[in-house]
Amino acid sequence: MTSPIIDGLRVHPLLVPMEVPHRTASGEISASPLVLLDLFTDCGIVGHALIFTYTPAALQPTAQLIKNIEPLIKGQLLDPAAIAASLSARFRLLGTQGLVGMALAGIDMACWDAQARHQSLPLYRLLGGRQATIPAYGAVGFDGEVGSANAAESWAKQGFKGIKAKIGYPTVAEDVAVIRAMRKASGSGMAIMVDYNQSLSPTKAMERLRVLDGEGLTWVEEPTLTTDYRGMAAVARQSGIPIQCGENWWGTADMQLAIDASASNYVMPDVMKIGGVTGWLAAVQLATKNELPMSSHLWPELSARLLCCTPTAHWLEYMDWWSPVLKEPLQVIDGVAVVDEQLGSGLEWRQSTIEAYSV
Ligand code: SMN
Ligand code: MG
Repeated sequence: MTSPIIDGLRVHPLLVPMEVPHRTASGEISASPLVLLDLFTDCGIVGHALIFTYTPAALQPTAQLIKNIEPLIKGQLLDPAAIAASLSARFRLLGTQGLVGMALAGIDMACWDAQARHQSLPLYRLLGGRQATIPAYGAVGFDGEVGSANAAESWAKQGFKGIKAKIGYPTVAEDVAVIRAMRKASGSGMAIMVDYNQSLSPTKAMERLRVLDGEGLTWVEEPTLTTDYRGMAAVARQSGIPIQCGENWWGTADMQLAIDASASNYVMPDVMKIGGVTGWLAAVQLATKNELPMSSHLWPELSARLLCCTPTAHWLEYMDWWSPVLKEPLQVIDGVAVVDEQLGSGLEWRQSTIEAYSV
C-alpha cells in the first residue's frame, strides 16, 4: 500500500462555551478555545485533530502558526514519525515548547489519524494496542463544598467510579471539608483524587498532605510547581498519598527529568504537551520501563485510544467540554471508557457547531 502524500492543512479556530466554568486554584476556564485541524492527502483521506489553547489569547496565534507550518509538510509522504522528527529538527532553534509544541502536536495527531484511516484501522489497532478496560474519572471544579458535592453526586449517578476535585482552598480544613462532602455525596466506593494545580510551595504542600493523609485519596496532583522536580520529589518522599504529575511536561525530556528526580509516583502526560501521538508513544516507553501507572489529561476521545496502547494504563480523565464539536463523543458506561472500532482516533466534526462557534 503506497503512502499518501500530504496535500494541505485547514484550521478552524473555535470558542466553545462551557455550561459550567472550570475553576482551579490556579485560574478558571470559562470557554474552550479550540483549533480543529483537517489534514488533507492526495488520496482523499482526511486526518482530524483538535488543539486546546487554554486561553482565547492563544487561539488565533496557534491556528495561524499551524497554518504557517503547512508549507513544511505539503508534498511530504504521510509518515507521522518521520514528519514529527523533521518538524522537531526544523524548530530546534526556537524550541518545541509552548505554542510551537501545541502546533506540532496537532499536526502529529492529524497525521496519525490520517494514517490509521488510510489503513482502515482504529488508531489503537494501528499502534498495536488492544481493547482495554480503562476506568474514567469525572472532573470536579474548585467549587466549594456544596458545588463539589453536587458534582460528585452527579458523576456517581452516571456510574463513574472515580472523581477528581480541584482544591487548594485558603485553609487545609476547607480542602478536607470538600473531600468529605464529596465522599458523603458519592458513596464510600468512589475513588477520589485531588489536584492542587501547582498552587503550593513544597513546604506548604508537605504540611497539607500530612493532614490529608487519612482521607483515603487515590492521588494528590501537582501539589507544587511541576518544574520544581526536587521540590516535588521532596513532597513525594514524605507523602503518604501517591503524587501525580505530568500534564505540564513539554515533551518526554521533561518526563525524564521528573523520573530521574523521582518526582511522582504516577504519571499523566497531556497528549498535546507531551508531543502528540508520537510523544505519547515515547512516554509509554518511559512509563513502562519505570513501571509507572500512566493516566491521561483532557482529550478523552484520543486518550482512550492511546491508553489501549499503554501497558501501565491507569485512569482516563473524562470531561465533556468539547463534545459539542464532535459527532461521536467518547462513551463512558458504568465508569469505563468505551473504545469502539471507529477508524483513526474517532474524531468527526459536527459541522453545525463549527459554524456556530467559529471566531
Ligand atoms: C486542568 C488543567 C487545565 C485545564 C483544565 C483542567 C487540571 C486537570 O489540572 O488535571 O484536569
Ligand atoms: Mg491537573
